[in-house]
Amino acid sequence: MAAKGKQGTLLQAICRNYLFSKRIYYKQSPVKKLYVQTRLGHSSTSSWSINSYMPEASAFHGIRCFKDLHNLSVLDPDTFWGVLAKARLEWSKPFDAVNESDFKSGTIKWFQGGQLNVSVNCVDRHALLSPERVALIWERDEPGTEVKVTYRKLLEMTCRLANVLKRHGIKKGDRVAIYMPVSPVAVAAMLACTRIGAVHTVVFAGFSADSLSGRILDGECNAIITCNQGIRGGRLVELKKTVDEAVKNCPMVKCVFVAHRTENKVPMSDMDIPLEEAMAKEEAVCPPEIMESEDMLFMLYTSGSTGKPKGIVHTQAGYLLYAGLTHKYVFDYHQGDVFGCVADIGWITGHSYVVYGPLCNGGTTVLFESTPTYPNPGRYWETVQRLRINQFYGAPTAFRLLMKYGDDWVKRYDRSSLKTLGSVGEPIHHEAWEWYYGVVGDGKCTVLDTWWQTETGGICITPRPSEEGAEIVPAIAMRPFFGIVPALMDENGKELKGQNVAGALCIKQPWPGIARTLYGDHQRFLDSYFRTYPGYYFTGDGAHRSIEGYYQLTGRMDDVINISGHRLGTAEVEDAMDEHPDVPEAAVIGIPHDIKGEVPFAFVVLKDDVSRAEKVVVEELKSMVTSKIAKYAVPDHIVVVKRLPKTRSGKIMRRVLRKIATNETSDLGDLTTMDDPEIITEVIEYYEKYKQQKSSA
Ligand code: 7RM
Repeated sequence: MAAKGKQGTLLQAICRNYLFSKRIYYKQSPVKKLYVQTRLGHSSTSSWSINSYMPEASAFHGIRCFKDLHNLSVLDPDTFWGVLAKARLEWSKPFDAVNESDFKSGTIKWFQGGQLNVSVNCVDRHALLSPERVALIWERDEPGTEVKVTYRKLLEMTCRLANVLKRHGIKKGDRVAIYMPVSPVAVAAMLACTRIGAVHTVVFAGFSADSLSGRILDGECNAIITCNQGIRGGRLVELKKTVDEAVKNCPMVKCVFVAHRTENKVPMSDMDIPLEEAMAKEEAVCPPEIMESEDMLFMLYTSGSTGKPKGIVHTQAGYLLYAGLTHKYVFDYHQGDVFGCVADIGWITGHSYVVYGPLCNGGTTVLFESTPTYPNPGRYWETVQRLRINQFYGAPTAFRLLMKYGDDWVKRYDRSSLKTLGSVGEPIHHEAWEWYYGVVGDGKCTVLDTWWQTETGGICITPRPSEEGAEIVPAIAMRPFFGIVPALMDENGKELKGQNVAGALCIKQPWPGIARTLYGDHQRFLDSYFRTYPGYYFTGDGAHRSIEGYYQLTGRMDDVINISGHRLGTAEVEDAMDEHPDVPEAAVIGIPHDIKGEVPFAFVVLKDDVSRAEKVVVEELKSMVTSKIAKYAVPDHIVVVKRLPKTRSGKIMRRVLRKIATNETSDLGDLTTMDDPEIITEVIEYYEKYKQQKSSA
């Protein structure tokens, strides 16, 4: 038996509570099929050849069509990945072994013995061949002021920045925090770290000082690269000020490099170094540090089900190969295309599809600094028109928002350059998918719902690549990428075979892009991903496999919610609120939201002897969450209650609270383990009172 005793109970609880009683999207969405042609298929008359599709395929035996290739990637991953790694990456020393990974023990190793440098792969080799090719198009916040950076220039910036880091004692293996908006200097900062073998951890520039210092401390960073200020949606963001606050709690930070995005002066201390000035003094050449395949490349913090974010670790060769290959084959990227992923570099999507994937392929990538609605809701499409973007990659939350402003904001701009439209971060529902396909793409583009995670390094499930002219079912992720073998597990920990089944989504065999560990906590890595279903990587998501064998994601199975495509552990919010002296207890859940997908909802208990008004405490709680995490984490609703519903063993019953918060009190599910059922009536009364107050206010 795969799961026994305590584990079995945990597993059954996960499945019952979240998957089988939560929202199962596939039941609600009548599946309408579309047949979309891509360049992969051209039209049915064109002659598609495996050798032009993937030249390396000539090294494989008997591969004639896409299906053969996909089968090979799954059945003989060592051959598939070995040939591609050799061909698509530039090595200083070839690897000895392709894959020595084992999901049973949670060990993941690819391309051992090989040596390479990621910045060389992303910049030098393209700068050598086509120095004047545009690497980055910085779409600045102010429309019409874009800045182009060629591969030659990017190499120069990267080297100068690397030399600055070296001059200040930063060396191979050191960790460097990057707290910057999307910009060429931020990309150069990431690449400069890879050049000298330092490990970057990019912290989204919307996170608070506490979040930043928490990550710096956990990652043991000794330097920070930031900006004086940022500009987003026409508003100034005080980045340096936040860094100053964060650094007070981080004694190991030795220097702060400050780039300049605005003309405004900010206070500088002894440890602060003006970055552009320092770069100007350095040489534009910097010999790359030669790295082992499995040396750390970067870490990126992401939310889990406990209060402490996890430092996901990716390594050099496997990650880069996977980011590059998915970028090429999912989006059908060709030389000369302009690739527009509008994600921030603070998230994994920005790492893999703004920076590493496109640059590994020598592509031209857009750095989008603004917001979907600045200066108006036509911003994305005006940018598409002006930059002639060919592949656009964005998030459903933005599409839902833009849909509300009407189609005219889309239609007034020329979108004829678009070929592929990608979606990522959360499920894209039918209306948003239809709008993306019909309005944005004029029914002419391939629309791709792409499923993946910070942990997977790159896209894992998506309609493309696939066989020539294969159908695309709207709003589902559908098909596994090369080398990806999904599995669905039932509540007893057994793999569900056959079609039309739903369960916990796992991936069965290793692929080069998967995370290697959690920084400083390998045990937590094993517990989070490899313990629930031994021998499988557990994603934390639920999924359904249709009769046709297509995958549809059904949502998280743990206490992680998804706000506008950003992961947040409800425990993080609870921990932040628990620190309030008047709050002995808080429970946070996610509830559906029109635009953001989900939003946090809090039930809090106040101490009996609190003399101040509830309203005051609630406001204090909001500002605590803002300063401890970030603004987006502040609950939309904070309902004060006397007690929380609990099991007899003292666990808060969040699934009951979720039902109450979504007004589904007619079916509260199994209450046999509940300690005091009267609490339900009490909580409902408080919530009704809250709603009344809210509507009369
Ligand atoms: C890339 C990214 C990962 C979590 C994941 C899912 C959810 C992402 C989709 C999706 C349904 C999708 N990394 N998710 N993409 N759910 N359909 N196409 O978002 O680490 O920040 O989040 O996001 O729950 O586990 S992430």
